[in-house]
Amino acid sequence: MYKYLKIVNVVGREVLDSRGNPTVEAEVTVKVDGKAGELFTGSAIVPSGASTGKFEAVELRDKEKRYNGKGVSKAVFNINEEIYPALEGMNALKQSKVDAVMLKLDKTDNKEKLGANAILAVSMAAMKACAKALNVPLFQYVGGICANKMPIPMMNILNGGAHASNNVDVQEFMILPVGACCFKEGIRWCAEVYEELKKLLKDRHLSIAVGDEGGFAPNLESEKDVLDTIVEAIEKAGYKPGDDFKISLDVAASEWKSDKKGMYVLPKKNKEMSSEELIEMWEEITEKYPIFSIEDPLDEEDWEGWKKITERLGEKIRLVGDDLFVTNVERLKKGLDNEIANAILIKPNQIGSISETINAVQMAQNKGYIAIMSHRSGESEDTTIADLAVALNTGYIKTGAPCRAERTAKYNQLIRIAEIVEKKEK
Ligand code: 2PG
Ligand code: MG
Repeated sequence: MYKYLKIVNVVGREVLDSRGNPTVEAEVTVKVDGKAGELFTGSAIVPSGASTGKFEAVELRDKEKRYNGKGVSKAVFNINEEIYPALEGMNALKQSKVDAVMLKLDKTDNKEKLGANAILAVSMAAMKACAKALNVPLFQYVGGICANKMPIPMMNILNGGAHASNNVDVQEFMILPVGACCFKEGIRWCAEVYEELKKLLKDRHLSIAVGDEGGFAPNLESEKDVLDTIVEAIEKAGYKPGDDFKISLDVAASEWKSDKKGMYVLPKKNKEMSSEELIEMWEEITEKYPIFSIEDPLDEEDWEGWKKITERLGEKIRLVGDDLFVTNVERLKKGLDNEIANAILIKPNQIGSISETINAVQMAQNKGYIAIMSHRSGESEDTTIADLAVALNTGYIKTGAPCRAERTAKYNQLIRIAEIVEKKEK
């Protein structure tokens, strides 16, 4: 067992995400103590959102001609020239110290100087280097013997909003195989429903092209039409809506902001609605369909509306704060103190370091809010969130459809982890 894993190298580079936009990859190399002095390198790629919350930590982009302003060469420079010298020689096993040094170097509240993308990439890569050096799976390094619960996948099988160019305003429609006996069975059930949904859409001569997160992106009449189609797909696949599957929505209502106070505009339908009308719409949907959760049903600044919807629906379903909380303990604390929402979406790149991500999960879980581990709409082959979901016992993970390699990479990693976690005791 090593006590000191000395950081001997940190490298940043610009790579591509699943939308073809540049993003940050980091490698951290550690040297084990003692004579052997073996080297181990962990690497990580940060994801990137499309419907980003206003209060997220800053994703540093070059804003220059190359890559239409989206280049991340400044973030990469910060890794190579600022972060590396600051971390050189530190013990990577002290994750919170490593993160604290980067936060101190940045000095800003929202990581705008170094970039949350630069800091998180190094934070994740350091953690992964340690797991490698210790020769344990990442989820075990982070979660130890407490990491013993597989998350229920929340598979986003129909995409709308900012993730698709169809006419559907709600961003995500997800299915949860709550009746499945184990992780692998849940994945199979979801893939079967996905296939049935494809057939149904084809039969109706609707598009089966997919959106950013791998879900289909057809034009459909209304939210209810989408939900009816999903329920039909669940039944056609031989499962019972409610018992075998529950359904979750991510409205991403911060994208529906209107200039008029207390009002919203559904951008694709160009329909104006008040906060109250939206709450009524979600209530109706909750009565009619087997809903598990609704994420961002209202805008990130509509605390009043959130309070009302929590009072009305909080006993029945999970109300998930994504743009509302942005994985930030200060915003989460405001929610907890005022009994607003009852779940938090966890996206490491919203806050920008592993230690702060863990703090947010723990704060939520201590107060009975569930924490849902989440991908971003712009992803890569990096599977760190799969391990984190198990390590932190989140119980749920949303990482897209059973389609597109950057999404299935996470589910496939979880299938591997399940072989360890779900193995029956002899
Ligand atoms: C969300 C995410 C992920 P984005 O809103 O929850 O599904 O989307 O990464 O575009 O913010
Ligand atoms: Mg969301």
